[in-house]
Formats: sequence, C-alpha cells, structure tokens
Amino acid sequence: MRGYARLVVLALAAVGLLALKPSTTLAADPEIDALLRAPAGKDWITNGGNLTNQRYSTLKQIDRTNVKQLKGAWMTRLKGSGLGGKYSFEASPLVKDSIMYVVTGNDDVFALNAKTGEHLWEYWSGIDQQISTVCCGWVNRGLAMGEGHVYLGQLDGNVVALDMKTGKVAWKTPIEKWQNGYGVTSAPLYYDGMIYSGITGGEFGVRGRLTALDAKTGEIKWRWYTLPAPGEVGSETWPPGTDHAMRGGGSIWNTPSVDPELGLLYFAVGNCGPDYDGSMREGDNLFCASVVALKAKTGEYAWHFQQVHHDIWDYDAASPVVLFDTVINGQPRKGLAQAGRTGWVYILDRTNGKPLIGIEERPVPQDPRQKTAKTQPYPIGDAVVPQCAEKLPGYDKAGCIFEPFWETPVLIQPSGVGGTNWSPMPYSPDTGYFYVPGTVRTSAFARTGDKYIRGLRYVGGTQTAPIESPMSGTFTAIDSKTNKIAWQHKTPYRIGGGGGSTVTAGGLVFRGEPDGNFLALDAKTGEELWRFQTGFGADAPPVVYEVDGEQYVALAAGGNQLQGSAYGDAVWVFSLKGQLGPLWAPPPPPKVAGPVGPIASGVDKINIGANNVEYSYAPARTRIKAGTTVTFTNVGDLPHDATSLKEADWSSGSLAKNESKAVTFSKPGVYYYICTPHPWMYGQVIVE
Ligand SMILES: [Cu+2]
Repeated sequence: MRGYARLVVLALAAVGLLALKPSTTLAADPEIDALLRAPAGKDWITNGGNLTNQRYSTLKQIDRTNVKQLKGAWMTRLKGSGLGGKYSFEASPLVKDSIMYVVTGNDDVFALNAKTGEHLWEYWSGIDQQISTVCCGWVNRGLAMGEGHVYLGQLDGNVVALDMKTGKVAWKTPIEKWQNGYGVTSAPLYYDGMIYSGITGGEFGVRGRLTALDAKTGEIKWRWYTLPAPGEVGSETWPPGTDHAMRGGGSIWNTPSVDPELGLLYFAVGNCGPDYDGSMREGDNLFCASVVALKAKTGEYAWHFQQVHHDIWDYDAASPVVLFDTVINGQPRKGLAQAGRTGWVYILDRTNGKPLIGIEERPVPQDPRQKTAKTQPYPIGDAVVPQCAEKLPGYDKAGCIFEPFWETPVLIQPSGVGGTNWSPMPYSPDTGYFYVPGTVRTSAFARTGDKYIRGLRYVGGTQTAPIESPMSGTFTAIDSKTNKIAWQHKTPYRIGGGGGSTVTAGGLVFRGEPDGNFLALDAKTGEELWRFQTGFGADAPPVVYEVDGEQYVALAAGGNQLQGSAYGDAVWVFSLKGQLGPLWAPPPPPKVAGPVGPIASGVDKINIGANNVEYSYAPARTRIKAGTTVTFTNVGDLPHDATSLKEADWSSGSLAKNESKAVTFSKPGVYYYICTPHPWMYGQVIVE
C-alpha cells in the first residue's frame, strides 16, 4: 500500500493535470488502480499512458534545452518475431518496476530489462500462420497489465493473460473465431478487475462488440454489441425485418478510456459493413463510426455520438478516444476527443456525448441508390487533411468528403484510409493541444455489391488509390479550446495509419516516421529539435519512463505493412546518457500509390478477384526469374484483365469468369499492371 499512498499524493499534487480521484472502495489491484488514475510518470502501465489515453508523461528530465544530446541507451532485436512484409510493429511497450513488456505483430510477447534491454522471458503465441481474415497487416497494438498479469488480444480471436514474472499462460479465452472473420489487434484495457477488449472484422461481415472479461480467470462477464439486435437502442437505424445489422461490421480497433468518477468507459467504433455498399442498409446504421459510452461495470449503454451517418466510405473511428479537462466560457468541462478518418477531431462533453465546441448537421450530396444520409456532422474548427479530391486522368468525377458513388469510380478525399486511422492522438495539458497524425491520399470509390459468405471479405466495393497518385501526411497541433490548427507540418509520408506520438512535461512531442527517423518537436511551436535514424520503419507510438532516476524514451521499430516501410524487430530506447548512434537509413516507403503488401517469391499463378475481393490480384506482387510464364486466372464475377501499365507491351486480354491467360516474361524489369476497365486495380511483376 505504500506505493498506492505515494501515488495518490502525487496525483493530487499534480495541479492542472487530469488526476482522476482514487476509488472509494478497494480496487482489485490497488497499485495499478492508482497508477491508472494518475498522470503517467515513472512507469507506463497501459497503452495510452493512463485511463485518459492522453499519452502525456510528467517526466521532464529530457526537455527542449537538452534533447539534442539524446542518444541510444540500448537497442535490442526480438529474435525475428513479427519480422517480415506481412507484419506491422505498432505496439506501445509497457514498463513497470524497470521491466519492459512488448508485443510484436505475431502476438509474441517479450519481457526486457528496461535499463539494459536484456531479455528476461518470452511468450511465443504460435498463432496459425494461415489466418485469412487479417484485414490490415499482422499487427498487435499493445498490452494491458494488472493483478500480476500482462494481457494481450490475438489475431486468432483469443485474449490471453501471462504471468508477469515468467511469461507463462495464466488463462486464454477465445472471444471469437478467426474463421468467422474476427480478430483482435487493439491493446486491451485493464481496469478494476476487468479486461476490456475490442474486436476487428469490419471487412468480413462481423457483428462488432466490446468484450469484458474477469482479469483473474478470463471468464467473459459481458459483451456489448456495436450493432443492435431488433428492439435494442439503435435498431431503428437499420431496415426493419432484415438481418443486415448482424453482419454490419462495427469493429473496435482501439483501447477504451475510462472516467472512474463518472463510471463510464469510452471507445470508438469502426465502419459499417459492407463498407462501400449502403444500398440494402437504409438508415443511420448505429453504432458504426461512433463514439460510445457504457457503464464500465455492467456494459449498460450510456450515450453515443455518431460521426458519420450511414457510412459508405469506410470512415472508421479507429484512433483511441482521449479524455481531457478544460475550461470553456469560464466553466470547467469534462472533455473527450477522437480523431476520425474524416480528418476532423470530434470534441464532446464526456458526461453526455454532446458537442463541446460545436458540431453542425449539414446537408450533403445524395444518391438514392446508396440510401445516403440527408445530413452529416461537420465539427466547427479545422480539418487536418484536405477534404476534396483533385481530378485525375481516367476518372470522370472527383468529389469531397461525403460525395456519393455508385458503380463508376469517383475520386474522394480524405478517403477511408486518410485522416487519422489507428494512430493515437496525444494531448498535453501544458499546451492544451492535441497532436493529430494524418494521411493524405485520394481513393477511387466504386460499389460492386458482394454476396455475404461467413469468414470471407464482405466490403461491397472498392477504394483504391489510383496508381502513382501522390500520398503524404500531416502532423497537426489542434487547439482543444477552438478545434483550430495551432501549427501543422506537412510530412513526406502517410502517418495516420500507424505511428503516433507521445508528449511530455519537458515540452516535447516524440514521434517516429516510416522512413526510420525518430523526431522530437517543441510541443508549443512544432519546431524540430532532434532527429535520429533507427534503421527500421519507425511506425509505432513511443512511450516514456524512468529507471534509477534516469528518463528513457522507447520506440518499437519494425515497419508497417500498410505504409510499406522497412520491416524489423527492434526496440530502441533513448536517454541523455545514451552512447549509441544512428543506423543507416532503410529504403524509404513509397510517396505514390502502387501495389502494396508482401512480394511473393517465385509465384507464377495470379488470381483475379479471389477471396471475394472482386477488384484485386492475388498475390498483388510477385518476384520471378526471367523466362517464367505467369498464368492470370479470373476467379471473380466480372470480366477483368491484367495489362502492363507503361509499356503496353503485354496484356492478358479480357478474361471472363474462370478464364486464364499465360504471359511469359523474358526481359528483366519491374512491371506494373492494371485492369483496363478498372484502373484502380493494380499489380506488380518483378522480373530478375
Ligand atoms: Cu477488372
């Protein structure tokens, strides 16, 4: 209890910080409970730093004046775990009592000495390498901690508790089956004897949910479905007499936050399914693309705010919800903020879900075939990315954020992979700013209509960046009092999809870049103060901690499948006494769109429209020897082709369903190809 009492004093002394009051009844793990409620300091015990998800550290040994001296204290490799093109390394390491716990994209967990990097124990998940329902890279965004365990969710649908001392499995509970389209990629939240876990699968026709488990035993205590059954709150926003809501998506991609005083748990809900086809699901489609508050103990619905009505653009709310306290018009207010794929930050009153600064319902363009909503919410303030697409050759139409589309492709920004995706958004009580990572990209949207088949992709259309169209990012400080831009950097790469940052009382924002650079910025002005090349894609959000009076900043560096950044299995830790210098820069990620994903080696059979993805090549990229004959087979429903983009020197010709064509590649080179009637489909053959 000594640690508990000390932390309470610390929490109460931290004037101006959102110090959540200690519980009146004894918590299941009093020490962790006190740490969760206090501003993050010596330890970093939960994904977002504490229950607010602010990612704000009170440590200030490293500050604006000395950050230039920062060097590597240690770097370690994680034995090849999660090392490869299919993986992303996006986890925030946790640190407690000088031990670091980190999880890789293969759901393997490592305990390290936080001062030296020495390996203490490891947990190898052994997850099935054939999981076919991974939407967006093999990734795990982090761990939770409490009652002597570290907790993780796995891509195979299991939630697992490990003994903190040994890494041995204490319990393992399947919350769903990956074969049904489900998986877990978010860091769970431990709070007062419970583990809260989201679930993914919005692209596989799932019914999203939050699952609460007993932290001691793994027993499932309750589930709250993001898609209402008939008669439940929100069911009136789905067509009556149909079961579209039961496969309507609503993933939870992020770690919830908690206000213990209000007894409320908050999280954001992802896109509706099928993603791009709203024709059969007339209505607002709650609780897709919403922020939801539940009673933390029971899972009872408290309130919601829907960011996008009747979503047909894949506008997930995917970044973690952030709690903050503020003063507006002289009144203290309890705030909540979430950065959306729309490019806006949604700022709400967390007691009731009402807009804190103002969000207006405005009329938007209509397409009756898509059953578009009449109005959409427009937050007052600034968007962090452009919200209108520019016209490109080959496309008839370019539109803005809520432009509808049908079967002819329409270019739209920010698009369902723009704005802020999974990257977290920190908040500093010192500056009053949110630090918002953004992706700038155009997508061509088209509706196709998919048949629902359990466990297969069910997206109803496509959104693809036209080949060689530019992609970049923004990093923006948004003033929490006005929702307006305080400062903004244009970034060379997309940073809204992975990555993220952390802010400190030393007046610094730390953030990584997909090209391997790790940066420190002045939190007030945005001025870049320090930069270090980690040698791998630096796409994970950093964390800050202290051991033996020395402050450290840690970053997982292992690249990101969606960014195309250099993969790795490294954990870098920095301090003022560090001695390690930078590594060579890895190959930078692309700045224009093209085929993404791992490059298959020696594969000479390419299927078009496989796995229920009509507009796709699988594998999209292959590397072959000169002289190899590649067979293109159309297993989709529509006629497609594969035609060399630049040379126009080879083509499969139009292939009807189940037709094949062999193409022999005799000359070495890098060939991009597209489908002539569907130019947003593309693939790559590398001939060596
Ligand atoms: Cu095609």
